[in-house]
Amino acid sequence: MNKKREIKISKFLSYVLRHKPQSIGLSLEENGWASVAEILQNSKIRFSFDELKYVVDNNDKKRFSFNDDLTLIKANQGHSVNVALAFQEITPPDILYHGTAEQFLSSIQEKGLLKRKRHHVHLSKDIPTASKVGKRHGQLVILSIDTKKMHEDGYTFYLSDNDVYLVDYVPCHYLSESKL
Ligand code: HQG
Repeated sequence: MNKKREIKISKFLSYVLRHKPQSIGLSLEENGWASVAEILQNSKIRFSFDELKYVVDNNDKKRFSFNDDLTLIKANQGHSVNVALAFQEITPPDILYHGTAEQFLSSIQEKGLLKRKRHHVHLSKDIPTASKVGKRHGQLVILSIDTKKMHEDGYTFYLSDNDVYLVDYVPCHYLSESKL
């Protein structure tokens, strides 16, 4: 499949599975599962099951998963839609990173990291991953987070199926700016 079409289908899946299922009359079940048949039927961009499977299997960030018999599909993280999600609770590594942009820094230093529209604040396991996330927003800033201390202080951490670390909130005193 050509890259342009792959990205178009992937963006469409992110949109309906994370943010606006109702835009194609889809409803998400618990954990964000949706019917593959309904997606194929209702999507405005027409694509086949084989194309859908190719996009899911080859996605650079493993954004989507199928159930065992390939009748249901979900986004692994990143939702803004109101749906019940269950992630695996974990003990985090001692330090995690958050990539963001210069223009958000003063507000983050004042209020901490907020989840905003999403269900969680997203944290990365290394600086290269955090850099990709942050660059989407502007001039890159990398924050390191003392997740060991946060965990000791009682914060709960989760890991999505595609290895994104999730937490409800990061107060500013656990944050420090990393040198790039
Ligand atoms: C910032 C991508 C001002 C925060 C990535 C971020 C990720 C604040 C932006 C996933 C703030 C929200 C999520 C505060 C946080 N004041 N700004 N107090 N607290 N922010 O896109 O983490 O490619 O909702 O730093 O890989 O950038 O879509 O979150 O810059 O896993 O699969 O508010 O999206 O995955 O932006 O990215 P986002 P994010 P996909």
